[in-house]
Amino acid sequence: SNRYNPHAIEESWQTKWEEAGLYTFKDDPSRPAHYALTMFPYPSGNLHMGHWYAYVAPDARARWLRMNGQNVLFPMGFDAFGLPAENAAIKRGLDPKGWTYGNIADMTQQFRRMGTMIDWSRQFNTCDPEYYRWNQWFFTEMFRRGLAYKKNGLVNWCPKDQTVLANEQVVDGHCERCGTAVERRELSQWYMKITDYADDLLDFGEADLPERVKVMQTNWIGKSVGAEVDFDTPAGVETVFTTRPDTIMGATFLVLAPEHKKVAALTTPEQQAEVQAYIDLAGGKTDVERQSATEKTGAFTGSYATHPITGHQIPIWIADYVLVTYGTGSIMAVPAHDARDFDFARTFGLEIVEVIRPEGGEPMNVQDAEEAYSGEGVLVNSGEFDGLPGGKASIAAVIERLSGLGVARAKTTYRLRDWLISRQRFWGTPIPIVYCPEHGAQPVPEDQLPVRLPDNVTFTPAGQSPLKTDEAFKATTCPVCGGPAERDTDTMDTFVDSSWYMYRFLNPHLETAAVDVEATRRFMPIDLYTGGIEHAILHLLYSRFWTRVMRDMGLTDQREPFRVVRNQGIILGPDQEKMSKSRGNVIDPGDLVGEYGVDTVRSYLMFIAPWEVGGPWDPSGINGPSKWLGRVYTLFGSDTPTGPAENVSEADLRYAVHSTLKKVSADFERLSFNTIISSLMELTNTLVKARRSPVYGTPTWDEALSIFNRMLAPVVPHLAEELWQANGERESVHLASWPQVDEAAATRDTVTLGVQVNGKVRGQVQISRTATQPEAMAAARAEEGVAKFVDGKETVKEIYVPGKIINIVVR
Ligand code: ANZ
Repeated sequence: SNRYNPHAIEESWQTKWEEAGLYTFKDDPSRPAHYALTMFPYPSGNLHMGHWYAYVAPDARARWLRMNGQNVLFPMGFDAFGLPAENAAIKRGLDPKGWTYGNIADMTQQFRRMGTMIDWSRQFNTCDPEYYRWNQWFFTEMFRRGLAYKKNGLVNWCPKDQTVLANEQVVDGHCERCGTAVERRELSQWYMKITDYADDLLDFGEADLPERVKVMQTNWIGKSVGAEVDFDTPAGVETVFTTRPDTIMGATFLVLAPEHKKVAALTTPEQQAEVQAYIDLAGGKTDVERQSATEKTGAFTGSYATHPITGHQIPIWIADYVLVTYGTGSIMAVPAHDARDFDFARTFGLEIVEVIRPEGGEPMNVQDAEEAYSGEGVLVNSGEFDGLPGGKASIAAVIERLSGLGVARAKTTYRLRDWLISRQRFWGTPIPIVYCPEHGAQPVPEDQLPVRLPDNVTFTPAGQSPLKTDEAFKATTCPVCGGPAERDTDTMDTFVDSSWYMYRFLNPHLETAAVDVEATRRFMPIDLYTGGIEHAILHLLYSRFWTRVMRDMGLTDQREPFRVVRNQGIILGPDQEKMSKSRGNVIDPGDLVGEYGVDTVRSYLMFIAPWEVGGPWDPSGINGPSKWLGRVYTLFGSDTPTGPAENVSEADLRYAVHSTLKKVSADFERLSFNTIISSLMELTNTLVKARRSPVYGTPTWDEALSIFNRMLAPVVPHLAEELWQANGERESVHLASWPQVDEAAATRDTVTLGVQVNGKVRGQVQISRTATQPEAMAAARAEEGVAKFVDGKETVKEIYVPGKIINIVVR
């Protein structure tokens, strides 16, 4: 037929490609390896527009690289464990396994309709026992290396999801998944020692991450350089962490977190009731409430500490603005120079002593001052340190003096905490530990992995792990003595699964090891990893950690899993809000494909916005790409051209084709997908004109169509294949090489310049790009329209910027 009908071609090409194994990855060491990966989806049931937006452009880029001779690996799988599946299953009375695998089957079909070059033979799901056994293997290896350990402590507890959460999963005091305010509980849990790698993770030298991701991770790790200082108290030495040891002479009281272990011993009988009431009050508040409170609250313990230099007795208070989880859980308060201490001292009438003064400033009036001075300034009221500039130099001096007394040492502290990975839920990887009354916690030996997640467990959350109720699961034997032992009944955080899945794609069905070290050498780090900004800290930080652990285990030579990471933007609903079912503004990609075909939807999603920015969905916007592909189709047809004759020369046509080719390649390189589509649309206009010009039917025309056809291939793979093979080609266009730019044709040596007379354009000249001033002026004055305004007048000035401007000023 001579009209473009995507429905007649798309599915049949997909079937043919699949039968031919066109996208089955073949490792070919003679070609440069390229690993392109887009974050794998959660099997929620449906691929929505956001998924399409995220996957289509990277697919086009991967295809482009493949045509450029690279050995491109572009795999996909499903991040299949986790709470949402478990919650959805509970709601529907299903089991999470059936629900998850059902969704995976549906979503794989939807994915296939997208017409990507994903190699489906490499697909795996993190809930497959063949995958999660390696989570367990990693865990036992990390246990042996001291990188996985169990400890008792205060943890974040989500009362709705009935499980603990990692710090990274608490956003402003609320559960990252369900938004419920998080509580604190004292529990014994498994951790991974990410803090061992804090400094290494701050080094982004080998990872080109978006700037804001680097900033977020840097802040999250939160490195602070300072000192630990010891104060004698009636309950023994109390060490505080400070970033400003230079302010030591202004420390007028100590503050401990209400949960601090020494509080009980420090509290005098008279203060007992008040302190207990305060502890109860603080315990009922969330961390956010505690930290955002403008009113400072607290209680006096009744005890005093000894200042290490002056020997003064300074009161010890408790207050909830001091966090038990940071530093040592206690501070030396310097109210003159710390805003929180200042407010606290004002509220409770505690002493304020100025020890830092701005250079040349007036003494602080501590009675009436409105705020703390937190600058570097110069030290005052500090005895031997007076006159030293605040900051670095005096910090070193104070640390040296105090360490001479044996009461301080330099100390670097991190905000980052070890990664809490135990979850009291069902749908996850069982923690491969058994408890023996004789031998304690023992890792399950490798030949007994996987520890399978049992079927038929009552998994309604009840504040304890559902596996606890499964006696058959729990009962086992100790790997050391063979005596009766009990299995751990918690499961792992699903972020464990996604921390190393990228390695598994390199050899997904390997039965003897987690990763294929040889393949890892060739393909890691990932050349381009794409996904949403919401993973800036969680997933991207955990996988950077995991790779470092793997490096130390000898499984990779790399310290980073990704060479380059880029985040796509968000496509908003037509009402400018994020698309979501609850807002009722969801556009279903399946419906659009049914109406317009896959290729049109693909090109629209690339065209709709700069990919890294995103933007609103415009329902009528799809008409542009739809019409465009219709014109493209006709262009390749054999119908006699209709419409007015045109005069596109061979040079014009070659210039249009080769300059577009050059630009499209550069745009693929820099991920500028929307401009690729607009350049191809522009080129289409030129081709339509050329088809009505004498150049039509010449070898130049054939060259133009052949190049254009290959340029279309990454973007609209079905249409490009149809046109290619209709033209008699035997092999798929997707096996063709990306065309070479003819540099001479791609640059024009002539330019068209407007000629201005006294600032007004009066004519145009076509001259060489490198024409000299006299040549340019002669050509300009020879133009009829220009001559009219300059002949017989006195020339005041001639301005010529080659390739840009000609301006003649006359009087
Ligand atoms: C004395 C001092 C004087 C401080 C001064 C600051 C300014 P970052 O940069 O975040 O590491 N601090 C220490 N442990 C704390 C805890 N558990 N909860 C709340 N605050 C804590 O901040 C370090 C500073 O925060 C430390 O330095 C300490 O106050 C406080 F003019 O010590 B500073």
